[in-house]
Amino acid sequence: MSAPFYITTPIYYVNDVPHLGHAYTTIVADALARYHRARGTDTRFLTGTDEHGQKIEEVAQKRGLEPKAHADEVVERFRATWQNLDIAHDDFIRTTEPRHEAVVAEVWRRMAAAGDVYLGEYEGLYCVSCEAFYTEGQLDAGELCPTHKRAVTRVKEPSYFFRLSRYQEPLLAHIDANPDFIQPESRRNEIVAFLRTGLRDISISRTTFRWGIPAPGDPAHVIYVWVDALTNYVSALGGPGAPLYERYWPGACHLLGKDILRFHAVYWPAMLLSAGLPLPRTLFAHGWWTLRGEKISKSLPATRVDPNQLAADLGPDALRYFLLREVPLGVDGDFSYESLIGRVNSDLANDLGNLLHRTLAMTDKYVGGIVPAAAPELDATGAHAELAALAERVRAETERHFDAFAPSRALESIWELVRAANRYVDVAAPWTLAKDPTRRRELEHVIHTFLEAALWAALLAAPVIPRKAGVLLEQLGVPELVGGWPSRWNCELPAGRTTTRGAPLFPRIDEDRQAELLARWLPPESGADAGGARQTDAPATTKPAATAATERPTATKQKPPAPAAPPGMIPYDDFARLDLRVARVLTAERIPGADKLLRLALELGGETRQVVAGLAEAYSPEALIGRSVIFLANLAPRRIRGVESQGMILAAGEDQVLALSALDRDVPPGTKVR
Ligand code: ME8
Repeated sequence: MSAPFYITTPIYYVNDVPHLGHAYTTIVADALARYHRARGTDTRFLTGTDEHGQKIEEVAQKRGLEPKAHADEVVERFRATWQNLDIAHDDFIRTTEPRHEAVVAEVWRRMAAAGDVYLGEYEGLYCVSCEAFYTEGQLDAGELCPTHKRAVTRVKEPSYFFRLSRYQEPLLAHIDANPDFIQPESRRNEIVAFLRTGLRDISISRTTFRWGIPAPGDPAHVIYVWVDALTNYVSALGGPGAPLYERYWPGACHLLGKDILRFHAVYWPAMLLSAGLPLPRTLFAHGWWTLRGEKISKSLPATRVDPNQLAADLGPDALRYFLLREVPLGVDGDFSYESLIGRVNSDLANDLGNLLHRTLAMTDKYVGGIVPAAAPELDATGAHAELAALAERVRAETERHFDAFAPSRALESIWELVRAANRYVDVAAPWTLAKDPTRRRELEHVIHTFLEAALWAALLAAPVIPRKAGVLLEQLGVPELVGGWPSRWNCELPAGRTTTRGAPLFPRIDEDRQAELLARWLPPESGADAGGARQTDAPATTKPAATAATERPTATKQKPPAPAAPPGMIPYDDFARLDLRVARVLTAERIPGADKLLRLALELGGETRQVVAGLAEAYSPEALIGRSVIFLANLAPRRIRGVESQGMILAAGEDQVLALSALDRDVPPGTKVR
């Protein structure tokens, strides 16, 4: 059996109710946990809520509540959402629980005992929404936070500091020795580039508000909310030395969005090293879901997509499948309701639904609804052999992809089997075999085989679509196989079981239903293109869906006509989709074996991007470091010579680069270009 697997999500702030972004991370973690459990791995899955800090205190004050009372209310929205999405976590931690607070104090004491905590005074810029400190150079014009586009506050107060600067070399050495520690590779490069620029000590306590864990020995200070929050991964296991900690911490894998990678890949490992504790095995930073190019977030209500509503209307499996299949983990994806409906209809209703529907109907018709025995000698011949080989290959690939945090590729493989099984039914043509009594054994083998294929598809896809996979297994007469994993072809489904036909697994969403759903999901003022999001005012309860549906005309009727552009021209809206920004070159190096290419790390205002650019003939790497360039930030990533390129630098010249784009005065990285 493989080593234990401990998967965590970020603990989410209770300043607002869960949205699609939170649902995404939690569904991915749930699918990975279910996959590892199905393979027999000792697995633990943790999620929870981040309840301290200035941001929560301010939100609670606005609502006229004590912070804890506010958190108690919002945490229920998270729990309910996870229930609606079939999230099977083993533990849910809240940072206001005594079991957590005790371990935070212990980690603080350990860091202090290592000589890494000292008292000073902090003066600088703070974004309450990020709960993070900024330097002036990192801010957008007008001293705005680059993430939230809100004014930062200047704070000056006594503060304890953590000697982060001590850990630059140990962190670089750890990353170098453990190439899988930070994934995907592009994010690792980003962190390495950041570490190489040097680390400054960080402020780890605040004195100007009270909502937090008191610093041991100096209760006038509350512990910085990120030091508090990051410790949840260990406190939920009972802290250093506890039995759960001993069992699971070596297999720790933190799944998170790229927005908070620096906290996880720099602060957290440095804290652990200081506290004399081992580092987690893996950090995986996934990309962002956007809506019309804007990050889905609490601070932009127009981007809200309510996962509860989608799960209520389509079933949780449809949403889970879409989110995991549509975009590779690690890459950004633009959400649209049309793509969601498209996936449900093509992959779930057509491919999988059809397979089950046809196989059960034919089992009824030709063998009286009883699973027949397979004829193993036939598995070595013709279409049977092809399907057998494909199923074994798909199983191995699915394992490889899930193991490598690539659920979209796992699903792609599984659907190869689903489609092949549908083709097999056509080629093996049981309706012809049934006419010839001498071919009875072959007929039974064919029926066994396509039922087996449906069973394999259900088991392999169950981590992503657990509810419908359960229904499928029940209809095949093998409910006891829920949570299992296939191993040998045509040996999983026992002969003699009774199959049962039921309602379609994933009903097709026809045009009328589509219009009805879009009208329900889209806010009335959205202009109603299918990329629009329903707005939910937190934390008040959402409007009943039926009322919303009857109040508004259908989405298709609301759509305003797009202004036409003359031939050869593009409308302004097309230009507006380009996310052009100022980027500063942090590092530049040649790519071995590629004469024209350089690999660059670019600072983009709180975020680093890796880019492969054809600049090597025009510029030496050294000449580029520190320059500001114009950068296309929302170009889909692609691999160039095996290196992921996450955007494009603008330069003059067609086949050859003649000159790099530049700005005639200094502006902070991340500033928009129009
Ligand atoms: O940062 N696309 O909490 P948070 C994909 N409390 N994922 C998204 C997303 C989007 N548009 N928006 C949010 C915090 N997420 C801290 C974490 S952990 C010790 C403390 C997901 O409520 C993604 O996982 O702001 C992101 O990292 C997380 O929600 C941020 O949640």
